[in-house]
Amino acid sequence: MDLTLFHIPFSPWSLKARFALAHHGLRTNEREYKPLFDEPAMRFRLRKARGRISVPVLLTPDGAVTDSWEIALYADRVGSGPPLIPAAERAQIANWNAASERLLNAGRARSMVRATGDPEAIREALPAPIRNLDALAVPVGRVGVRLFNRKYGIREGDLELHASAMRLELDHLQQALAGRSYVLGDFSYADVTMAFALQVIDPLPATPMAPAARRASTDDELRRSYAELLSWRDRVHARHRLLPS
Ligand SMILES: N[C@@H](CCC(=O)N[C@@H](CS)C(=O)NCC(=O)O)C(=O)O
Repeated sequence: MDLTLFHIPFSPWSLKARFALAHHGLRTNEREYKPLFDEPAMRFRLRKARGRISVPVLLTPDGAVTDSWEIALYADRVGSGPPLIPAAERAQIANWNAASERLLNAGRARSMVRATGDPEAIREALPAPIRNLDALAVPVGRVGVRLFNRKYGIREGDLELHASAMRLELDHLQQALAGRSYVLGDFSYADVTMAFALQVIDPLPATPMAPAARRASTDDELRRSYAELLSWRDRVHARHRLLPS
C-alpha cells in the first residue's frame, strides 16, 4: 500500500503514529516536516486554506489522515496483527489519548518557554541553511519561536498553570496503573499514548533529538516527582520498542 508519513522525528505525536504503523507492519515513505517552513506546501497538499496544520499527516490511497489518533485507528483497520485499540475498549482508550493530548500540550508549552531562553535550542531547530547564518540565525529563530508560540497559545505566564494540569494527569495515570504493567491490564494504545506523553518530562534516551532540544524537553521539577512513572515508561519501551529503530 502506498503510504507517506509527514513527521517530526522527535515529536511525541509523530512517534505515536510511527509506532502504530510499525506495530501493524505498515511501511511508509517517511518525509521529515519542518514546522512553519513546510506549512504552506502542506496547506496546499491538504487543500486546507484556514485552520491549524500539524503533523503527523499520513497520505493514504483513501485520503489524508491528519491526527495521530486517527492514524492509529487507520493502522488498526488496514494493518496486520492484534489491534492496539480493540473495539470494546475504544472509548476508554480515547479518554487516555485525550489525557495524553492535555499532557503533551502543557508539556510543549513549558518546553517552548525553556527553549525561548536557550539560544542553542533556537539555533538547533532551524533548517541547516538558516542555522548557518551565524549572527542572524538566532534572531530569525526567535521570530519562528514567537510565531509557533502564538499558533499554540503558549505564554510564559502560564508555566505554573501547566505544571498543575500536568500533575493532575500524572497522578491519575499513577492511580490507574497501581503498580500494574499496563493501563488497561493488557498492552494497548492507552500505554502507547501515555508513555509518549512522558516525553515532555524526560525524553527516552534514544529519542532522535539534538542536545539543546533534549534540555528544553526535560522538566526537572516534574521528572523528580514522577520517577516511578518514568520507570514504567522505560519498561514499556524495553518490552515493545516504542521508538523506531
Ligand atoms: N492532535 C494532533 C496534534 C499534533 C501536533 O500538535 N503536532 C505538532 C507537534 S509539535 C506540530 O505539528 N507542530 C508543527 C507545527 O505546528 O508547525 C495529533 O495528535 O496529531
